[in-house]
Amino acid sequence: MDSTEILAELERWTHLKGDGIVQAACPHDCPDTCAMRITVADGKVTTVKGDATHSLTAGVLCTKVSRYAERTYHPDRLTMPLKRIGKKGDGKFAPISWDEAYAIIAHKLAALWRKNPASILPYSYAGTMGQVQGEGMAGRFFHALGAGILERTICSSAGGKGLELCMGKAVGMDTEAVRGAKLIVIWGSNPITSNVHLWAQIQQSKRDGAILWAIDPFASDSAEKCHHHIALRPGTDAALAYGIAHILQRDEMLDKDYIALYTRGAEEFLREAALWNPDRVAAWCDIPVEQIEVLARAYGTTKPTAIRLNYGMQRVAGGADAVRAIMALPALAGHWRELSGGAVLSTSGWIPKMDASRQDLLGARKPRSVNMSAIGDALLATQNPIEALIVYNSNPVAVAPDSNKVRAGFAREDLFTVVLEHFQTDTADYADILLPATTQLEHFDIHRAYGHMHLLLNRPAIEPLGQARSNSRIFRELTQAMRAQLGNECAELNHAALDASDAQIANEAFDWNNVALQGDTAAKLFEHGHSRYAAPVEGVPPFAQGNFKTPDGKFWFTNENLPEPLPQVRRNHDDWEGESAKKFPLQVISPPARHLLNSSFGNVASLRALVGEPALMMHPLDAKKRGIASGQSVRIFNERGSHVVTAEVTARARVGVVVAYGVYWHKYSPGGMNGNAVTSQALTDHGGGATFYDCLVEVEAVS
Ligand SMILES: Nc1nc2c(c(=O)[nH]1)N[C@H]1C(S)=C(S)[C@@H](COP(=O)(O)OP(=O)(O)OC[C@H]3O[C@@H](n4cnc5c(=O)[nH]c(N)nc54)[C@H](O)[C@@H]3O)O[C@H]1N2
Ligand SMILES: Nc1nc2c(c(=O)[nH]1)N[C@H]1C(S)=C(S)[C@@H](COP(=O)(O)OP(=O)(O)OC[C@H]3O[C@@H](n4cnc5c(=O)[nH]c(N)nc54)[C@H](O)[C@@H]3O)O[C@H]1N2
Ligand code: SF4
Ligand SMILES: [Mo]
Repeated sequence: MDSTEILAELERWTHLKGDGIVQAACPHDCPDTCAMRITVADGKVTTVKGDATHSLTAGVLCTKVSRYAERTYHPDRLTMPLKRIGKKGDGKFAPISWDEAYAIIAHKLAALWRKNPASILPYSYAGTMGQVQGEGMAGRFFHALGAGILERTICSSAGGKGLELCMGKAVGMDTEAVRGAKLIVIWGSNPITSNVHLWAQIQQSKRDGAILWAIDPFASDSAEKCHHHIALRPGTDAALAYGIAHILQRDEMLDKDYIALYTRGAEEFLREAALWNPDRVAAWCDIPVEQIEVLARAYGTTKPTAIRLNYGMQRVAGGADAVRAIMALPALAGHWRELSGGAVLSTSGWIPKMDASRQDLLGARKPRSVNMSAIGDALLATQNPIEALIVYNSNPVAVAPDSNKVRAGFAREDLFTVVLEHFQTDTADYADILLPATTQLEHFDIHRAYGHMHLLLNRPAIEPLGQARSNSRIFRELTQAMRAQLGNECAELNHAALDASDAQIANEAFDWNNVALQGDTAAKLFEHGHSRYAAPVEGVPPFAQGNFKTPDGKFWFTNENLPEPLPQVRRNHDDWEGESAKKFPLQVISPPARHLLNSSFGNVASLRALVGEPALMMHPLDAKKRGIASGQSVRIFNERGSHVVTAEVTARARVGVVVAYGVYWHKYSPGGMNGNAVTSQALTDHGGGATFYDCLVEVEAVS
């Protein structure tokens, strides 16, 4: 298809189709990015189902998104623009018109812009992963203004940077090829919760005889169903990877030809691995030495072997280097030679994405940047203060680490805060102006995934509820309001890119001329609403002959651009053997609950009932020491804060590590505080990532 045809088709997809079945895409931050079918009758959504024609979704949605209609038609949906009438954080608002809302925002932002454009900051993440309702128009607005730059690091930037440093990009094996592996290592990943369609395929592999290993500090739902489970201490994965490399080398299981032809830096990497003998690794990770031996032997002798790495293992000080050390394993063992061999953390780098957010609108301006994972400190800084914050697609008061600081920042009376939301979240409570946004059923979008290689379209199924407007429309209209205030003072605001339609944004989000989108990729997309792209070629192992995305096409065991070229084995910021461990001896991890999606379903009654009250899993030995029994209220605390949960004494938690599922809303948690009361704003080794699972606490019974 040529570019005019593509644009015309995209345009057609932006219009309501009317009653019947509407093709859609799940917008959530989840590797599966499901293809959905929405049934509409009399302009109302009756069912939300998976699309059986999509190879990975296969007709099934997770429990939460099957309830999407319940979320969309929830009685608490925001349906009118609101203006704050109470104290910051009280959540008291009065309705205003859209015109009034835009006038207030534009007046305030224009005044701040005249003093310092970079005092205005967006705060957004992946509430929707759509290219249009994500940064498509919002990014253009902030880039044109020259507003502060948000470093979007809260989830995957350590892993993403780790991949870039060794593979050149966020690429890996085809997740749909994992199915054919004989040995599958599920590493820092809990697919039953967070990658359920891959789990369905792994179950089939298991039935076909594949052996499953889990590497996870805690017996997650997935780890419990694996044949083997290594419950290492959080933050020790790099040491385990070096330990496996040590044994591959010691027992002559290296693929020397592969290493010689398609990699660089192996010698230095293997020299380091030689120092990580199994005993040293066992002590570092606090695991039995036999487990390392058995895993390494299986890893070196089974073909094909796949590693499903996920983001759980990179939320610690050494997260990026741990990813590099693990990605080194398939290169050492030559597993990349096979389609079902290798490793995958993300597939997002395969798709030829363009910058729909239009950073070029910045021109020569270089505004300051703010790391979203340290938003608490950033809001409290007195130097170069943030004076206006526009929040969309995120709920930072609930999800960002170190909640006490985040709340204090949001509570600043002199901070002007605008929130675009579906609901009155913990963050919305702090808004000066609260704007009602549409959900995926009410707007158009185009999606790529980070857990498979398909593009998907989302057609609006129904009219927006009440006065809700889409993010793209809101930022387009805010542009008009700002133009009225600033005239020609901000020339960039007059750029035509800020008037682009949703279809134009979608069109500009991808490089349709790239080989990956050639052939019938686009035609299939418009026919089915989803389409697998053409590169990497389906059924062909992408790195069998190198072809990594690095400048020389080789896998980089070392990266000479770094002060320490080798992946380092790092201690956590909250070091389990450090000074603070004396007062706070337990490591806490807070991975996602199965029936929540970050904080996104925290207010849906049926799902809250399924998930239950916030709880803490604790090993019987740790519980006994503290006189804690199951069902008791306990306080989790450290120097940053505290929160209260119900104890569940269980050997699913290992000794020394407690587990509290997240992310609950503060306002629905006992004492009004969720698990981010104790997490820290410290960042990862590379990529500036958040370190949610690098956290020491103590736990005590509440009388
Ligand atoms: N149902 C549901 N699905 C989701 C989400 C959700 O909230 N709910 N969130 C979505 C998002 S935003 C993301 S990023 C993904 C996250 O999903 P995953 O990438 O799977 O990551 P987590 O669930 O954070 O952690 C996975 C496992 O890693 C373990 N882990 C923790 N620390 C370590 C460590 O140091 N080493 C190792 N080896 N393992 C460790 C945890 O115990 C957990 O069982 O899921 C997405 N999907
Ligand atoms: N303790 C702890 N904290 C964590 C994590 C953890 O494992 N433990 N995980 C972290 C991770 S991996 C991530 S990715 C972050 C996620 O944190 P966030 O990106 O903030 O994700 P959500 O909590 O799902 O909040 C997304 C918000 O966007 C809104 N939204 C959705 N679609 C739209 C839309 O179209 N328009 C507008 N305006 N709003 C929309 C939703 O209503 C929701 O309130 O949380 C992090 N926080
Ligand atoms: S949250 Fe994940 S599994 Fe659930 S419907 Fe969306 S993409 Fe599919
Ligand atoms: Mo995430």
